Amino acid sequence: MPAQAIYRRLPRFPDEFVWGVATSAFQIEGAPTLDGKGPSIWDTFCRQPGAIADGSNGDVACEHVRRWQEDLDLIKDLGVDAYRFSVSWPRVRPGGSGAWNAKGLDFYEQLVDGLLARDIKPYLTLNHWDLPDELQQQGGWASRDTVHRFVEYAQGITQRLGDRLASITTHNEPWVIAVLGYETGIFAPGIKDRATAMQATHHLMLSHGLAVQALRAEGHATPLGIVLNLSPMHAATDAPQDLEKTRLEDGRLLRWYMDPLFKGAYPDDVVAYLGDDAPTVQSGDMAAISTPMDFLGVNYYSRSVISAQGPWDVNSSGREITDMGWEVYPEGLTELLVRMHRDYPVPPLYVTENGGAFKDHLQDGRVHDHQRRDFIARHISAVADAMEQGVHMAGYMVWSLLDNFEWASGFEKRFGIVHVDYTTQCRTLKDSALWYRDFLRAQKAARQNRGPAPTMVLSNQHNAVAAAPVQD
Ligand code: IFM
Repeated sequence: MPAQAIYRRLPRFPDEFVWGVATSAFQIEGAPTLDGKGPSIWDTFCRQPGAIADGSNGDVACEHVRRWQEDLDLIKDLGVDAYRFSVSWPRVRPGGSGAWNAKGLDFYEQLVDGLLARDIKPYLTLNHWDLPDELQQQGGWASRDTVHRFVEYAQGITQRLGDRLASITTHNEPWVIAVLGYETGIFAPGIKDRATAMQATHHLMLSHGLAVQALRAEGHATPLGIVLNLSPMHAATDAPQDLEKTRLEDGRLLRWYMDPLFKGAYPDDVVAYLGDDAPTVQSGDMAAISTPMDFLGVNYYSRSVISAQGPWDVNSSGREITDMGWEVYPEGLTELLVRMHRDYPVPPLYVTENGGAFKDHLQDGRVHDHQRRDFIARHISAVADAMEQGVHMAGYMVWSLLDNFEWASGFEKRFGIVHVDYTTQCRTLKDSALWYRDFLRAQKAARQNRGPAPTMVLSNQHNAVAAAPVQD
């Protein structure tokens, strides 16, 4: 059977469209006690027997704290415009309140200055899940006090670095923090209680809004926003039970975050469903949460298919499935972005994470990760489709720059476009990274020449054709 190739002319993306790669502190940094860093809830959680699939932890990870200059050189070599990274709160303020850690702050200052020296825009995330453990001892995100500690943290980081940052994200994926951390307990801090989770989600949203207000009141001009993990929800069948459950799951994942941010209220149907587990909301909270922001980030990996009968069998889709067991569904990204644009008064949107975990093999200095390469190419194409339908897209970032600690899956799952040998810490650009670099070069050349956009050859079949930009 000849390989199926899809020739597609992508538009020349706008000059100001930002191309990037992303990571987060706990997943790459290592050095959990270096220079006064305090423990995070993930340091603690990793020590619970059975919490992490391969029994690993973040103690070494990618040794990024030691190798950050080499990593910035890699990013530069890729030709991206931006690097999205997060600050480890317990590295800069070990207990979450009280004394700040000068050495921790210095580390991020060097990182930001190192990015600027290489002409790469720093996109900083304040909370990518590694809450100081000391705050967890006082209730973590379920405690309203943590909201105020977060606002102080946002102020401290912005005072120190705000003048050099291209963007500040308050929280990465509040749904994951609240639901996986406090309801199902499969992520740190490992609590299993729905009411606690819903209170945590409210405090995350409130701390986002209050932080945006506080930074604006101090006159900071850095663009501010939040990043949500979202998926379109599709009913497995047209049966009323499936449709009803799909509406509820959409309410819990998407409307629970988008409605308060853009309409100033939690969705009534979800509040009614939660009953006594709905969060306590104080007067003024919703106004704070809906404070206008400068951008919204979307992390997209797959769609969700909902069946009232129980978990849907992903293998029944007949589509490619990643090593995480997630269906490859690029058109879901277009659908999602168009729906957000249609249903809410959104600011410019970024895809702040997109990528796939696949089984990689390093051989003779190469990793032929054609599935990941095609995954990225097809999702970039899906972003272009959304733009053609009128969505204001500001950028796209690959998850992830490096193979790294994939939370409860440990080091078993690899998302990087750069391979990391965890024994030697040697970094190797995978074929997906080489493709992304070529693609960006072609985009930039087209921009400069005002010439035609590069044609991309996309493949539906692993190893079928080179998904390389073709100049025609
Ligand atoms: O690795 C994570 C990241 O930390 C948050 N978004 C999803 C990624 C893949 O699971």
